[in-house]
Amino acid sequence: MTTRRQFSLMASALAAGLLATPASAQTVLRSTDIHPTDYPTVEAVRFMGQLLDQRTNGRLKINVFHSAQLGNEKDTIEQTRFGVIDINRINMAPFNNLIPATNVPSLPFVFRSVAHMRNVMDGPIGDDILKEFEKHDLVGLAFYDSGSRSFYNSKRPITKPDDMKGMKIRVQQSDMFVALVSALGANATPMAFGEVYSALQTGVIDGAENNWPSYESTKHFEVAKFYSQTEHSLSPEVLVMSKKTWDKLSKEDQALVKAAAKESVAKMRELWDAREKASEAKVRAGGAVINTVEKQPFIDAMKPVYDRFVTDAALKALVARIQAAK
Ligand code: BDP
Repeated sequence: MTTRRQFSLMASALAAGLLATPASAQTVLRSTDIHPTDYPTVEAVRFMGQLLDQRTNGRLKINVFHSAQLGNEKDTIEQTRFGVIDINRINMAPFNNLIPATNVPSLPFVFRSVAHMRNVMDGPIGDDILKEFEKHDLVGLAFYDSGSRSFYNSKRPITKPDDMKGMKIRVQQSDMFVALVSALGANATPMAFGEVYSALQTGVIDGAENNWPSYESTKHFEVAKFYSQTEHSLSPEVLVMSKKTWDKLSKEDQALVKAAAKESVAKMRELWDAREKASEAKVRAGGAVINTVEKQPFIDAMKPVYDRFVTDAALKALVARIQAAK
């Protein structure tokens, strides 16, 4: 005979058991981003996590570590390859030295416009570049926008390449970006993103290059007020997963992850377009001195960069396909 007390004990054990099953089978993916919590890339990966959470009844979630809590981009690449970090939202540039094809969308002036870049990265060319990550223990999930990168510095407005002669310019940890800046006659200093503010402030460097939201969120405009719209690179952001983590997921979950990543792109772009405008307004109000430039002399100076980084037939074909795309 089962007493009422025994029955209630059994019932609660059963309930605990039922609750324990989904909880113990729950997977929380660790995702990294160097940007602050309200940055469009961070919000977009959170959105991707919400989609996964809803579609799996809480079995698959993403925990987004923002503000470089898990380290600078260069270091997080290694951790993602080892499976210590599951998802990485990162720029293409820190991959340039490791994966030759990633140089192509980072190349100076390779895209004619944001629309051209979006069209290319969303289509078969983008997919081919995403596939390249698999040779390096990573799975490419999707590309995010990064606007256009322009030079800014603490000395003077840049209107022509000559104005950059002798300037010390911080670049991402990419040989291609070093070559890009050197081709303009400046001295390139590769450095982690988080070190740039104090390097500008103390005069270790004279300038750097980035899009409006990063120029604003880092407050670099306070210490390097001349922003010259060279718009020399549209180097996209990329969302990658550790191959180690990917291989542990079922085929169904892999498909869910891939779909949620792709769906987060539209969300990211919506946030991005608004943030770009807001950031530009904020730096203007904050005293940034902004000028446009005639781009042709900058484009002309980039030949050595293409000669050095677009070497084999595969990379040449990739560039040609981008140029031919709408
Ligand atoms: C930002 C990118 C970020 C890069 C950073 C940089 O979103 O991923 O690390 O530039 O310049 O625009 O290091």
